[in-house]
Amino acid sequence: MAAFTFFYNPMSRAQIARWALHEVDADYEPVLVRWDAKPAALLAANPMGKLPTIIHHHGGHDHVVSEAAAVCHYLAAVHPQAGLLPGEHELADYFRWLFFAAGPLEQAVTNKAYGWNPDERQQVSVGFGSYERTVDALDQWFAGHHYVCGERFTMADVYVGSAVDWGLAFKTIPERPAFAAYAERFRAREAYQAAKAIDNKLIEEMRANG
Ligand SMILES: N[C@@H](CCC(=O)N[C@@H](CS)C(=O)NCC(=O)O)C(=O)O
Repeated sequence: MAAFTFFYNPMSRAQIARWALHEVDADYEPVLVRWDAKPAALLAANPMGKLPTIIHHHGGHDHVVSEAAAVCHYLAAVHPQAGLLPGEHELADYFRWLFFAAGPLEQAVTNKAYGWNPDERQQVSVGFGSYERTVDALDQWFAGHHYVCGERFTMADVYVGSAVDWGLAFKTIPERPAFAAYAERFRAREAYQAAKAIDNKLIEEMRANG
């Protein structure tokens, strides 16, 4: 049995987890999930049936991890040899931007896409403040840093990078020089290219088969 069961659909946030799995060279068994026929094993592991969900078969235990950001960090933590965990002086940036992307950034982008923008009074209590403030904060960071932790790629870049990658592809974040330069850096990674090649091929096949 592979060390990880990976529930995925190529047209989903599971792409983030696949990239992370490849970054750590994990031994995984992919299980394709169709939205209208979710496997019982997925629903047993994650009642929401959300993707990505992974199960780590380890030491006689089945550890379930859902939430793409948690999946990324978990994979880095159980594969320390991959060198994608933050060092002592990278820890602050790592967690700051990982949680920023999973919380405020995701909310800002989805709320805007579905047509809700908080007014000035609401912005005080809404976690992302406003779409513009959120995007500007991220832009400012990457205008001065190559990666989340400065000069070195860490697992946080798989998650934050995916947010930028998808945002640029779906035009849900604006094209800015700092985002384009960051995307160019992470898209050059071998693991990114290997993971995307698999998902893109699967998407093509699914489209061809209706
Ligand atoms: N908060 C979750 C969101 C995951 C999520 O919404 N995944 C979507 C695909 S991108 C999904 O599984 N949708 C299927 C459903 O809700 O039934 C994460 O960050 O991983």
